Amino acid sequence: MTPKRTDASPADASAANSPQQPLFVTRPSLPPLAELQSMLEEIWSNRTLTNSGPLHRRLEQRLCSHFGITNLTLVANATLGLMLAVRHLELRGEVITTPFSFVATGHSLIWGGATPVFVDINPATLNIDPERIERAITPRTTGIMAVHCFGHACDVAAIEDIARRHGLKVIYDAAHAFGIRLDNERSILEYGDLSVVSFHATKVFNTFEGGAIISQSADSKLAVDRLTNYGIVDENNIATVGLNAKMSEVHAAMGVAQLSYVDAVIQSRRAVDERYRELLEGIAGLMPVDWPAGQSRNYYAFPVVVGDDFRCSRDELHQQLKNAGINARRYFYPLISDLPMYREHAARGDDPLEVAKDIGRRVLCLPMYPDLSDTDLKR
Ligand code: T4K
Repeated sequence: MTPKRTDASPADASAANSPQQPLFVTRPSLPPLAELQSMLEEIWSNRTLTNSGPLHRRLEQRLCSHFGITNLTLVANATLGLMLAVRHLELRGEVITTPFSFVATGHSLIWGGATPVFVDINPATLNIDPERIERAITPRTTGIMAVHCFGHACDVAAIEDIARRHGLKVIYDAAHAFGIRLDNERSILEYGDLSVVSFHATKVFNTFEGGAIISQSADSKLAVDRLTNYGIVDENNIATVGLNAKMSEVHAAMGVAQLSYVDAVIQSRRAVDERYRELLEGIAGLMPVDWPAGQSRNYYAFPVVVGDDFRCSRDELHQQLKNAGINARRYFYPLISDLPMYREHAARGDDPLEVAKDIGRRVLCLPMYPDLSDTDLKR
């Protein structure tokens, strides 16, 4: 099924695709407005706006069948989801994580009262390197927070093995990993103690803002559900110090409408990814990051690594594109470990982070969204 043209308005869409107009690193996919409107009418008639209403329950069920999993809790955004994951697993002391991610990864650890310890990444997948994890474990280590960066699956087998041998908990920041399956047909969300997906506007699947925490048991889901709603059990009982991290009915309606189109959206992104690779072939020094073997793809982003043999530096290329109205982005630069507040909040690990520093200086994410025209891609 081909998605209907779904930009906010036809005028916006044509403007964004005109050679003179700015291009953005991404643009959200939107469902036909009429589909959202019919669900808004449901909300208007039942007056349930939030607190686990019918659309919230519908989206939870539909996402579970889409992912092939059982225990999913919707949240208002993935940052709150990560904070609650840290709280639910009671991660204190040191948590080993990657410096090559969006700040929400590190921030959620600090908000949860844990101390991030940064270790290096694998240059092929840009994900945390399991060997480096093992070297950084101390008596204070309680967990690992790994990121499936750009939708590239982490080496989950190696990470689970380390966690089991050292008695550590594992959270996967799966913000970018909507719908990824391994070749064994298992969803990437079935690994680790908890995974957290983002449904932000910039993601493959969006609910404006939103996200989900995936648990591995019904008991864990129940406890996570309560954490999203102040810890409330019933009118007389509050089980724990929860937050308000609930997804509203309007956001859930958006998700229900989006879900019928997401496969088609991913197929359109795939066409963009393939075209980029054709156009970049033979350009020395501009290397698209390859998808790792053994997993499905969602084409969330199109990162390239700018080599020494390219005609200018990454920052010069970034600026030249900007001058031409093309807003490529340096995801993820600066590294989280280089942010000033992390000098105070992170543990001083021994890892020199050489790969992460090098990639941070060279990476550039080119515009990636389903309706990028061939003219724009050539531009
Ligand atoms: N973990 C990881 C690994 C993450 O990457 C993220 C979020 C999280 C956790 C936390 O997830 P959430 O709490 O957000 O659910 C953006 C997003 O705000 C952020 O969600 C995302 N990662 C990060 C990678 O990118 P910015 O500050 O770079 O976004 P911004 O506003 O510059 O948007 C980028 C471009 O997208 C704009 O130039 C135009 C386009 N855009 C953006 C928005 C918001 C639109 O066309 N429409 C829109 O509504 O952080």
